[in-house]
Amino acid sequence: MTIDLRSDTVTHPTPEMRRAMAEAEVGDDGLGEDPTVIRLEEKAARMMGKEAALFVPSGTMGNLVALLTHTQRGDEVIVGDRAHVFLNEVGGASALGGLLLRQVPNQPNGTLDLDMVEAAIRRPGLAFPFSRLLCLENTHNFCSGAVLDAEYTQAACDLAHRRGLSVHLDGARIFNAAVALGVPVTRLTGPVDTVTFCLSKGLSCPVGSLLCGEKEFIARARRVRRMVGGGMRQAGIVAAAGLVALDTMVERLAEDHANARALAKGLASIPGVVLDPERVQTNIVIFDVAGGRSAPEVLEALAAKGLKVSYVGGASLRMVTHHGITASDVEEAVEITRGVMGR
Ligand code: TLP
Repeated sequence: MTIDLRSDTVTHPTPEMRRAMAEAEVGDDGLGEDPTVIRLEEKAARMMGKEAALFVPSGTMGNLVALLTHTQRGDEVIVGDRAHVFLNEVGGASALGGLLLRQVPNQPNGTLDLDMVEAAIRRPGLAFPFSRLLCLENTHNFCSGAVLDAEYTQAACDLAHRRGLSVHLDGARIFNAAVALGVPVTRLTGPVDTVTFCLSKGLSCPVGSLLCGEKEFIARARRVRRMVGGGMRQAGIVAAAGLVALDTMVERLAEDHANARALAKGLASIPGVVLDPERVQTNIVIFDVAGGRSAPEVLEALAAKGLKVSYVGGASLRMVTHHGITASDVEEAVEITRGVMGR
């Protein structure tokens, strides 16, 4: 049997989602006539505390459409140096949007130092690009699923807004953050101008993300989605799973977090694994491999024993808990890792 901890994107739709998909009422969303998509967009907007939402096929497209809608070619966007939008989205913001991505170092807790953000904002001048947008990420994937709290989010947005920048939140896993903090998700999304969240990760849907913001912004974003080929037709088939997910899959994320903490504790007891389990706040565990073996080598050895993990560069491996992973899978994953590291 395989234990797949590569990502929470490997989750399968639940039986209730499959039923809802089979029975979904659909129409041509390109003509604004898919009732299930409309319901999902309205529900997502309400949950995020925004006026409107746009259903997109992926988190990558949600972020891209957001950045393209917020900016003009040649503008500068301030991002963390470990941000998914910078590291893992094929450079789309630059390739397709002509944008400069100005990196500020991410702190280990996923935040950007606000003095550094302020210092990165351009002053007006004939020779300078416009600083248009600040991007935050919550939870922060490559900072071990770190959570940005409501106070930090508010402070970052206050700074950006005071200096004339808008704020986009890559909230691919924003419900993990809300559940971990025990706060309503609107505390984390209220201060930002726009937020993308994903249905296809911990919420276990097969496809889909939502970009949420003001009505006028979403109307413009709808045109941009169409431009980048993200216009869909009878998308209610997949939106139906999203509606089920938002009703049934949010609170259970706490189980994934408990499993990730147990996993981190177990891994930290293994010689050659470098990991501070206290840093694990949600469902992502990133650790370093020490003691002479390379991380890709360890990844191969784990895979040979039926444990799939992902490589995040350098000496780091990543394990992600999700709906398909039980507490006993976690125990087994720790034992497999102990065996592999012991050799
Ligand atoms: N993340 C994937 C991989 O791309 C690394 C994963 O397995 O974690 N924002 C964040 C914070 C993400 O983690 C991801 C996906 C995305 C955006 C993009 O979402 P998709 O894969 O739907 O385009």
